[in-house]
Amino acid sequence: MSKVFITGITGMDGSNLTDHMLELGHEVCGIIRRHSDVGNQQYRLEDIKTKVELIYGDMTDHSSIERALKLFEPDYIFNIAAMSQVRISFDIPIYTFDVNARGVFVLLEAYRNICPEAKFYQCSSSEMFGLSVDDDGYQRETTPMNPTSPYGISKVAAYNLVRHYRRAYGLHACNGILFNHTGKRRGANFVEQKICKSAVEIKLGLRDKLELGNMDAFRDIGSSRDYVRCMWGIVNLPEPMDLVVATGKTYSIRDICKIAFKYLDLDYNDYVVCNLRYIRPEELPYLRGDSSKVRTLLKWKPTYNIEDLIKEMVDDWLIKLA
Ligand code: G4F
Repeated sequence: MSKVFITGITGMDGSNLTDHMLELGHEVCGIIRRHSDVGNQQYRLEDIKTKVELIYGDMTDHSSIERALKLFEPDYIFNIAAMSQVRISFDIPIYTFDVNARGVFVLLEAYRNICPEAKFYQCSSSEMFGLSVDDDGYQRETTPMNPTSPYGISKVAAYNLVRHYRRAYGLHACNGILFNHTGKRRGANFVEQKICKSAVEIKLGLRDKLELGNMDAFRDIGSSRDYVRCMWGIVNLPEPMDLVVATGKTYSIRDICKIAFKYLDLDYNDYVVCNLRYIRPEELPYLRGDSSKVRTLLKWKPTYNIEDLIKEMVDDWLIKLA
C-alpha cells in the first residue's frame, strides 16, 4: 500500500483518480480549499469521503502545502489542482498563473525539500500546443508549444518547471500531457457537458435554446476514467518522462452538438445559436493527439469513444433533471 497525495481532489480527475487509488488499495490524502458550501464543493467525493484524508490547503499558500506534505509523508504526489477553465483564464489571468504555474513551483520546492523520494505527476495539458500542429495533423511529445491563452501559458511554465526539477535534482517527476477528457463528473461550463445538459433541458422543456461560441473548433476528447488509469501507469514508469495521452480522433463542437441532440431525437440546428460572449480573445482551433508512445510503453488504450461519452453524460442528466 502506498501513500498518494492529490491536489485538486474535489475535481473530476482528482475524484476519479482517488476512486482508482482506493480500488488499488492505496491510502489517499488530498488538499481542499476553504469553501462556504462544503456539500457543493465535495459532492464528487460523497461516496468515499470517509476513506480519504482531507487537509485544508491552497496552491497559492506555500505554508499549507509544506504542512500537508510533512503531515502525510507521501510516496506519490499528483498535482491535479488548477484553474482549469480556459475562457475564464482570460478574465482572471494573474490568478490563473498564480495557481497553475507559481503553485507548481511551490509544490515542487516542498517536494524537493520534504519528500524527494516520492514520485511526482503533473497534469499538463494539450492546451500547451496552441497553434502548433505537425504536418500529419497530430500533436505529440515533440510538437513545439505555442499556447493561445493565459491558461496554456501557465501550463507551459509548470511543464518546464517539472522538467527542470527532474534534470536539476534527479527527482522522479513527470508530465502527462492530457488532451481534453470528460465524463459524468465534468464541470457544467466545459463545452461537451454544457451541450449534454442543455440538450436534455431542451428535451424536457426546461429551456428553448443553447448559446455557444466557436462551433468550428476541433477537440480530441477521451474519458477521465481512462486517463486516470494512464496517469498511474506514467508515474510508475522506471524512468520519469513526459507523455501525450489522447484518443487520436478529433471532432468539431458542431459534431458534438449533432451527436448529443440526435441521441435525444432532436436536430441541433433548431436550437443552437451563437453568442459572441463565448468567443475567446484568442482561440485554439484544432487538437488531435498522437499517444502512440504511451500506448506502447504501458499497453494502455482508451476504452470510450465520443458517442459512448456523450450517451453516458446525456443519460446522467436525464436522471438528474427528470
Ligand atoms: O470545453 P472547453 O472550455 O475546453 P478547452 O478550452 O479545450 O479546455 C479543456 O481542455 C484542455 C485540454 O486541451 C484542458 F487543459 C482544460 O483544463 C479544459 O479541460 O472548450 C472547448 C472548445 C473551445 O474551442 C471553445 O471555444 O469549445 C469551444 N466552445 C464553443 N462554445 C465553448 C463554447 N467552450 C465553452 N466552455 N463554452 C461554450 O459555450
